[in-house]
Amino acid sequence: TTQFKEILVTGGVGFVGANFVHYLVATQPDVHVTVLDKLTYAGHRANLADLPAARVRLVVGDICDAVLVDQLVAGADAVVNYAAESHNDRSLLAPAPFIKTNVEGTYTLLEACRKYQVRFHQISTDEVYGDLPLVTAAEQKTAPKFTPESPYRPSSPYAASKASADLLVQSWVHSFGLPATISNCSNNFGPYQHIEKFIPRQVTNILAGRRPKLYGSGRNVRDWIATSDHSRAVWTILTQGRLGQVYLIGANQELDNLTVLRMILREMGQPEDAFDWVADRPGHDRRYAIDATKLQQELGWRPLAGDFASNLRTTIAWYQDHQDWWHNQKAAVEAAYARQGQ
Ligand code: NAD
Ligand code: TDX
Repeated sequence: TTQFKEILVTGGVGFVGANFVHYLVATQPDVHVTVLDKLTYAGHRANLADLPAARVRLVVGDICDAVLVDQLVAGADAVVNYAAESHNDRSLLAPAPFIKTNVEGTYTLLEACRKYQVRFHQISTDEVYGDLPLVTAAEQKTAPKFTPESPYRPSSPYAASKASADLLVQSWVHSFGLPATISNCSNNFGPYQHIEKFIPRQVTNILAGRRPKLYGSGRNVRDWIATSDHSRAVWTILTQGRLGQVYLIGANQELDNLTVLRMILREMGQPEDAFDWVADRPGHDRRYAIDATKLQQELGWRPLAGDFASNLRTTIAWYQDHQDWWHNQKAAVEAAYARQGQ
């Protein structure tokens, strides 16, 4: 049993949010979820289709809509905010919706939670800390990583909008005593991830008979975590975290993009060089790496999903088995990338 029976999950139709809603339904029998989601290009209604209506209600709407947010927060014991514009490449082409949703939307949720003194959890990203210098694979274990004390140094409009939102949350804690926490997680992968993102893009390229596309040198490093491990970490922080605290979530799985792409190619029976080198992302962050010691030591969380290779295999299989989920979008997503030389 839990102190939170009515949970408002904003952005719960999107990739990470939908995985969290599935996690709640599977593991928390007394929790009822209301999802508030605008159903942007990133929100596939189908992501929640197989969940029981008695446990999950979808409200289609905008987190910037103060009247609607007030009404939903009034009936909630806790709010977990996943709603965001989430793609760096889009933020470089059209930053406006990032500022609107990620900054003003978070502000709107904070004001409602302040009014009703509702427990708030902000889902954030390691990208608020900027990037780290590249190191060799052997050096990764001992090289510096992001910690809760790392300075905010966002690189992209997306990262800056998430950093701004984090700072708003911290100030609502400090000035108004809002019962809130923040988690900054590394790169997620798993089912329901939009095919504009790295792993699903390459997997669906191969399935669709297109060549995978690698940005720049392919040496940029991401710290991968199975989205199921992220969901359990968020629940742990929501129910056991100290109010006002920031927790970093990561599974110590740093890999460069070339290595990940070669693993995908091998797993899908393709030659190692069956991909295209394409234009780099402007301002492309070099390395992300999370030190999750605080979460592990304070709250006893640890990753349980298994190693990267086995979860990559499961993820590839999910896209193979769910071609209807992504097929209609594929041509348009690739056409938009092609216009950028990517
Ligand atoms: P996503 O783009 O797949 O999903 C975002 C969801 O938010 C969509 O369903 C969309 O319809 C909804 N949404 C967008 N604007 C909205 C608005 N104004 N009002 C209501 N709903 C709106 O993104 P994701 O990858 O699932 O990321 C979700 C959250 O997790 C983001 O806050 C992101 O910063 C954070 N995060 C993601 C990762 C990752 O690797 N994907 C890692 C760390 C943190
Ligand atoms: O086609 C591609 N080729 C490529 O080489 C794409 C789409 C990406 N890349 C590279 C860029 C990055 O180094 O792969 C890496 C991962 O790219 P994305 O999937 O766009 O993720 P990233 O920019 O790292 O951000 C992700 O993790 C942090 C999420 O999209 C964010 O929402 C989250 O905050």
